[in-house]
Amino acid sequence: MKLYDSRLAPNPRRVRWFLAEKGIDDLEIVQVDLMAGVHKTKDYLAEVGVPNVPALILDDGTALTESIAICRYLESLHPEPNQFGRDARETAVIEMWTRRAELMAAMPLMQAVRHGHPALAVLETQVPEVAANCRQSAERALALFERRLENSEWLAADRVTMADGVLFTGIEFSRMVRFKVPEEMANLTRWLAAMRERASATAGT
Ligand SMILES: N[C@@H](CCC(=O)N[C@@H](CS)C(=O)NCC(=O)O)C(=O)O
Repeated sequence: MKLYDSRLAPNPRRVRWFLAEKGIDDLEIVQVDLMAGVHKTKDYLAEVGVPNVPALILDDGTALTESIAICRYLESLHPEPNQFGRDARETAVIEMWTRRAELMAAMPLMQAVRHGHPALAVLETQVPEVAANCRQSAERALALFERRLENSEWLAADRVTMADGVLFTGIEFSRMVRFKVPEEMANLTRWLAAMRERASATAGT
């Protein structure tokens, strides 16, 4: 198996975070230079199908190009430590928080960086209003995570799961545009500090 990765990009970081949490270290990792447009070359598109990273190429040539699909596949090969749930209820709750983390926080924060940081102009026709709107939408969404973390150490279960990884890597990427969890959000602040303490926090950074 081969993983197409890119050091600075947030979705590949999600996978690297997961690999570190799982202790998976037997993948061939190939760096893709997004700024040089390697992901848009004929060869990359022929193998992967879309101009995106991350991509996991299975031994039969199947290309998995969604970060969470990649992690789910790897979890089926390496069940422990469990990240996606041990029974129907837990799996559904983790899925719910993973989707909330992705759609309500990570995605808008990524768009805020993409449309707001000069270095990303090579990949995006930047619209400042999109950056501002996405930032506001992520700021509003933080309240939901803050409330959840009032009664729970981690976002979705009694241990770190994919949901924490998605929220964490999204927030960390947004530091590029100086986004910060407000200090008065004590639960999120405590959770973020705990996430930063983990070895996975710096995986491949
Ligand atoms: N939903 C996909 C998103 C993949 C994605 O957007 N990757 C970005 C890097 S974070 C990319 O490849 N961008 C290339 C470009 O914008 O040209 C996933 O979770 O893997």
